[in-house]
Order: sequence, then structure tokens, then C-alpha cells
Amino acid sequence: MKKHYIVLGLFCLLAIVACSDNDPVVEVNNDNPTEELPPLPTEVITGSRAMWVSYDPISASDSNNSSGISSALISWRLLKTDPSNIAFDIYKSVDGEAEVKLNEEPISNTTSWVDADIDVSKTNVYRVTLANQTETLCDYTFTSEMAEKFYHEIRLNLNVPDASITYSPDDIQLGDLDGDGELEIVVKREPYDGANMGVWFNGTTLLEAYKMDGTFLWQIDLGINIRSGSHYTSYILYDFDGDGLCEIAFRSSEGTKFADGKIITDANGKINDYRNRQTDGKGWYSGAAIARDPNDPSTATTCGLIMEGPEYISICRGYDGREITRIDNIPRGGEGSKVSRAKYWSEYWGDDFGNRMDRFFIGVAYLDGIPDEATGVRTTNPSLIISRGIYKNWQVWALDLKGNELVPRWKFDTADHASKWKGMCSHCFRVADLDGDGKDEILYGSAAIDDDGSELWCNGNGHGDILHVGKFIKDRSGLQIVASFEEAKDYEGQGNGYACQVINARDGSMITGHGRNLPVDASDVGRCIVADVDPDSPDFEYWSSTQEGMFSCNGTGLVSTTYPTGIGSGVMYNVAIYWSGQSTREMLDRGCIVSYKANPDVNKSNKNRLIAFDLYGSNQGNHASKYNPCYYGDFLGDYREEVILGSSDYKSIYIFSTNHPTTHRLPHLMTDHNYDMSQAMQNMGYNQGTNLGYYVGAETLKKSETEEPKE
Ligand SMILES: [Ca+2]
Ligand SMILES: [Ca+2]
Ligand SMILES: [Ca+2]
Ligand SMILES: [Ca+2]
Repeated sequence: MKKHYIVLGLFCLLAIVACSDNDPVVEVNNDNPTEELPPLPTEVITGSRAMWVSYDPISASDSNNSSGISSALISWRLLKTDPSNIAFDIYKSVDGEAEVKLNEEPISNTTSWVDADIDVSKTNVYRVTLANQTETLCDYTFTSEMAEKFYHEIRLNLNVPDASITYSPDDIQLGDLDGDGELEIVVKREPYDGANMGVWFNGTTLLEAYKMDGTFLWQIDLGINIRSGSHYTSYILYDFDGDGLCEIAFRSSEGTKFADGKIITDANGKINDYRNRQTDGKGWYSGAAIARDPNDPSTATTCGLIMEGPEYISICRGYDGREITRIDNIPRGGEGSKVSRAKYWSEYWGDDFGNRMDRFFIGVAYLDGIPDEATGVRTTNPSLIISRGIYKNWQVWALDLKGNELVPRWKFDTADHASKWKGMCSHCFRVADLDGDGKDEILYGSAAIDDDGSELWCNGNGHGDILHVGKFIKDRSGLQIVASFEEAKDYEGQGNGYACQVINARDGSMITGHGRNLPVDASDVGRCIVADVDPDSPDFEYWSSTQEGMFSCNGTGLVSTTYPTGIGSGVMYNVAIYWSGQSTREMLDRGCIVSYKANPDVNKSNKNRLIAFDLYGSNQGNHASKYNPCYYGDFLGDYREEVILGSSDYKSIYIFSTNHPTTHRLPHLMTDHNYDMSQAMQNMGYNQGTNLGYYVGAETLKKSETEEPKE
């Protein structure tokens, strides 16, 4: 190994660079990423009904794990702009024969139809109109071939950089990339699973886009200088400039290859390999490192980590994966020798061995005004939010995409604030209008940054793994936060006093909590969940891995000492999902959906476990013990949430959509701003659940059943 001194002209940095002897040399083609890009589509279709047919061909095969529902469910979107008295008719044509109207009365309580008489050996064409009208609102052709699987399969692209590596489907985000009104899928493919802390082996991280029909659109290769893993490869897919087409933003470096083949190089057209090659690679200043196996100090190393070289934020067109522009990432800081830089990192970020310094999140927030609550229409463009650091100092920057440039709006650095602000972040940030002024805030764990980049509040509870924001108490104004925390010295010492709390989003104060004076080895509470699961208890329930009970968010205390339990009878507290047609929400963990109360709609003996997707050939989820689905959220059919998992052979993604009947309807969940932010950023860092910003619980859904449609 030899060492070069090179000037990275673009960044005015003098960097000491470790290069391998066989650096690939590529064309100098990175100087002007904004050179003429081909035109984008200008016709953008909105208002899709996302009609879908879900049918389980093995519904009765397994009393625990199959769905237990033999009918087909045909469903479509309710739009936010639909009048409250909207009603529908549905027609079916079988194998091209004359169309038959299926409903007798207009369909006014749901946006779905249960077809118990479906003949899946034939082609069934369903067509929906407004009640008593002829014009087609949406239609869907369901073939006998589609009826062979409960899921919709998309096979992953086989053209990968290293055929010997399994690039397993990891986090997925959805967005309209081409303006045709249908959401496309962007999947991150990881060269191996669970790259959370330690060394990085071989392979690079890929971002790939697909259409719902399986058409492969493009691939971006993050390259050798972007460490693989949940904490390092956050990306965000969102329409930042309001043209109706999504952009994608992520961290990039030398070696990042965009979909048109352009590669980021140094000023000499070279891709340097910045991966640390020191086999004993400890921190350069402290001599410390983190062990992949906490019980085996010999596994401590920084070999393979990237602590030098340029870091950028690239933003690309979702349409074709071409780079629009890039900007320098929040810098590592420090200067001079390795040791003096590492000393700075240790003092500023909290370590010098690439753990605390290398925590990167990226997301989106409407800092000038959230979309109109009544129509869902946006009047301002959102900002790109990037961050670095969790455990000691941390920074959050807001950037605006203007004229194909990323323009800094504000920068928040805890070094400029009281020491209480340090170490406050969760393994993600969340975005919501915390103070109800119509603009988004950044909830950075136990601290909140106002829309203008100033302090909103810091409650001192410290770091935690789980962060939910939504409307969990029906008659209380504003939003609530449910979170659990890791360090008793923080949550008891300077915070609100409990390991798991329901928090007033407006000011960070506690509404209620549990988990006090926990034994030391139980004081790190790694999981908590909030959902309406008990229709007989007002407001949402919340519980945590303290297993002290299920409590009401409204502070009235214990609801139950039993929990929804999943695979291996484990208590469920991963994420909540709208899957059944009941007025409550279910739990999703390990690719298994569980209802707290017995579900009357399933024709099987186990009426709590609604489905286990691995019966159908999926895996149980990503990220080791977290078992995160690639994605879940409402993007097809009615308001119930779809689940995307990788196949058991990691070569496909499987999209599951509910087949449960319902008596309820809700507008497309993504048209609720709080839900939209939660779904769009669900897989930042440690994946988090989705939550609505208005109250939906058994109280409201049961009430709507008995209400007459309003004029
Ligand atoms: Ca599309
Ligand atoms: Ca756009
Ligand atoms: Ca606000
Ligand atoms: Ca749905």
C-alpha cells in the first residue's frame, strides 16, 4: 500500500488518502453534474384510485399462518378530495362475457367489494363507477395466473456488480417517478445484512427502481466508499421541487455510479479506495474500537470502515437515476494528522473509530408550510433534511432544491447550544408539525428543532431506539409522541423520569409514562409501541419491552396485563398496521400480523394470528432481530396497509395486500401529512412505524358505521 497526497480541488481539503495499488481509473466526468439533462415528462397524472385485487389461493392451508379468507377483495382508493357522500358501483365481466353489476345498494361505507363467488380459473375484469353513473372510475383485470399467488412478485435485476454476492432486498420507498399516477418502487439492495457497527466486508450498496409491473428502470451503485448498513445508507425518495416527479437523495462519494454511468471521481479522474485497511484498525487517537461480537474483544476493528475521503449528498432524478446536483455532506471536522483529526472526532462526535461519527440520516420536511389539510395539496416545496451524529454532538442541516442546486437554508449544531442538547437523538429523526403552526419540525429524539432551525424544546430524556409521532388521544389538542429510552441517567436524571413516555409534541412535556427505577440491566428499553388495539378502552394503548403492562395514552393507567403475541409467543411491539377490517389496528413483526382481539372475519381456529407471510415464501424481514419489512404502508387499494418483504431466496420482492373485508373507509393514508412523513421516512436508521396525524380509533370508526352519509 502506498500513500498519495492529493488536493481535492472541489472541496479545498488536504486529505491524506490511503489508496490501493490497483485503483480503477475512469474518465473525468464528474465536474459538472448539472450539464444538460434530458427533458422530464411534463404531463403528470394525479388522483389514481390504485385499484387492486387480493386473493389467497391457500387461505385454508394452515390454521395458524394462512389468511383464513377465501373470498377475493377488490379495493380502491378514497381520495381526500372526494365529497363525503361519494358512493360507488362495481361491475364484473368474466372471460369477456357481459358485465354484471355486483352491488345492489351503492357502496358508501367502504371502497372495497368482497367477491365470494370469484371463479379464479377465469379472467375477471372489475370496473368501478360513481353510483348510478356510467363513466369508469377505475378498473382491474385479474387473471387466473395472478390468482395463483397471494402476493404480487417483482423479480430483482440480475445485472449486479458482483455475481457472487447476494444483494438482498432491504429498505424500500415508494414514489411516482414517471408521472403516470402509479407509484414506483425504489429498493436498496444490501451486500449483506445487519451492517450496524463493525467492519464492512465486500460488495457495494445498490439503489434500484422498478415499476409495479416488474419493469426494471435503473440502478445506482453507491460504490466502495459508502459503508453498507442501516446507519450509513439512508436515502429519501420525495418530490422536492413540486413537478410531480420524485427525486432521490443519499450520501455519495468517489465511486458512486449513477444510472447513466457517470461516476464520481477525484479531480484526476480516479476513484480512490478510502476503506481502512489496517487489520488492527483501532481508533487513531483512542486506540479503541467496537467489537462485532460484544463478548469477544478480538473482533474489535475498524478495518473496512471509511474515515477519510470526500462525502457528498447527491440528489438524482427518480425518473432516470441521473444526478441533478451534489453538495458536501456535513463534514467530519478536524484537521492535520490522523491522530489530531481523530482527537477532534472523539471530543466532538464521541469516538474516533467510526461509530458515533458515522450516523447519517436523510429525510424531508415542509418547513414553509405543510400540505393543505382539507385537500392534501401542497402550496410550498419541502426541504431536504440531513443529519450527522447521535450520541454526543449532532448536526441537522436543511437544504432546498432550487434551480437544480441544493441551497442551504439553516444548519443546527449542538455545539452552539446548551450541553443538555447533546446525545439526544434516536436511531432516526421524525418529521411532524409538532407545535401546530402549519410547518414541520424535526424531532431529533428527545430534542425538537423548529421549522426555522431554532430550538423548539429539549426534554433531556436522551437516546432511544423508538419514536412514534401521531394522534393518540382523541380529545387532546395537538400531536403526541410515544418513545422509549436507553439511559436511566438521562431519562431519570434530567428527563421526564420514565423509560417509556407519552409526550406532548408541542413542548416535550410528559403526559404519562411507565418504567421507573428499573433494574440496571433492564433500564435500556429498546421497544415500545402505540396503537388502538382494545376497542373497549378509550384512546390508544401503549406498551414497551419493560412488559409492565398495556397502558392508556390518556394517563388513566393500566388497560391490560396481556399483550398481542406473535411467533414464539413473543410480545409484539415492533410496528402497528391497518390490515384487518376491524376498528382497531394490528401488530406486525417477523412477517406475522397479530390481532390483540380475536378476529371474527377469519375462517380458521387461530383468530389472533391473521397471517404469517413466510408461509407464502417470503422471508421474515430485514435487520436481524428487528425483522423490518422492506416497506409497509397504504399504497394500493383501500386504506389498509400493504406489506413488502423479500422472498426467502432474496431474489424477489413480494407485495402483500389485505384480503380482509371491512365496513370502514378512510382517504388514502398518504394524503394525511403526518402519515406521509412517517411512511416516507420509515426506514431511516432503525425503521419505525407509520402513524396518522388525526384520530382514527375504534371510537371514530364504529361511529362512522352508524352514521348516515352526509350531503
Ligand atoms: Ca409512476
Ligand atoms: Ca420533483
Ligand atoms: Ca410546526
Ligand atoms: Ca392499501
